[in-house]
Formats: sequence, C-alpha cells, structure tokens
Amino acid sequence: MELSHIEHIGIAVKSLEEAIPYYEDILGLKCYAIEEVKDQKVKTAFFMIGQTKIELLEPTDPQGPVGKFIEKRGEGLHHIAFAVNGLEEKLKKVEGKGVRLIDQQPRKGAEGLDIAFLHPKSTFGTLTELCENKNKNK
Ligand code: CMX
Repeated sequence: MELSHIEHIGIAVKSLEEAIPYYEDILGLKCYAIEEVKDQKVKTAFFMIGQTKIELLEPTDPQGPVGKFIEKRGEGLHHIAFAVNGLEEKLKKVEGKGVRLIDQQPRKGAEGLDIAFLHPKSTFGTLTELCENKNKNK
C-alpha cells in the first residue's frame, strides 16, 4: 500500500471551545486553523505535531457522523488518516482485497485534501481515512 505517514488523527469532542485550551495550554500545541466541513456536519480545529496533525471534530448536527459517534460512544479517538499517493487507485486495490469502502470515490475534506474512508467493520474497529494532498508540490 505504501503509506507515507500518518496525516492526522481525528478526535471527536463535544465543544472545540472547551477542548482547544487543553491542547494549547496543557499540551503546548497551537491551533493553526478552524474550518467547518459542511457536508460532514463538523467543525474542525487543527494542531501540528511533527509531520502529523491532530484534528478535533465538533459535530454541527447530532445526526452527522460525529454527532452520532459521540452519542453512541462518547468523546475520544474517532479515526486515523494515512497519507497516500494515487488515492483513486489505492481505493480500488483495497476494495479488491475485500475491504469495505465508505467512499467509492475520493471527495474533498478539510484543508482541500482528497479523502476517502474505509469502514471500521472491515478494519478491525478503527475508522480509517486515506488522504492525498494533490497541492503539496505546488
Ligand atoms: N470508529 C469505529 N467504529 C465506529 C465509528 C468510528 N468512528 N463510528 C461508528 N462506528 C461503529 C458503530 O459503533 C457501529 O458498530 P456496532 O454495530 O458494533 O455498534 C458500526 O460502526 C456501524 O455503525 P452504524 O451505526 O451502522 O453506522 P453509522 O451511521 O454510525 O456510520 C460510519 C458509521 C463509520 C459508516 C460513518 O460514521 C461514516 O460514514 N464515517 C465517515 C465519515 C466521517 O466520519 N466524517 C467525519 C470526519 C470528517 C473529517 O475528518 O473531515
């Protein structure tokens, strides 16, 4: 598969306003962006640590994926995102190996990345995102 690195770790929180001070004042990270991803029904906050980002996810709708997750499982680790090159082709490959895709085709996620999710029921319980930054060399 050739994953290049962990692009980000997604963490579900009820409130960005309440969670950000923990990451900034206690862990010493800096929130460098807040962005709403309307079609995912979330507001996100980003922190950088090494090559990897922490993405806090606050639901903007209780019926969205993160709203439902918090209702069912509480706040906490929501997904892991791996950086890949050639996302479309990688998706076809993993599907060919029997992994259930949530997204058949890449779509746009936060920070303009192309993203696609693999279903946690076929990834041993961890919601997994593959993402590609097509602008990284521009
Ligand atoms: N991690 C692990 N398991 C999860 C999960 C998660 N984040 N979210 C749901 N599940 C589990 C559920 O607990 C359930 O397990 P059980 O049947 O054992 O109880 C199972 O997956 C299926 O859940 P479901 O209720 O049938 O389906 P949902 O409607 O909750 O949808 C999922 C689950 C993963 C398909 C949906 O959340 C999804 O499509 N996620 C991808 C998009 C997303 O998460 N967007 C938010 C982030 C966007 C961003 O990063 O910008």
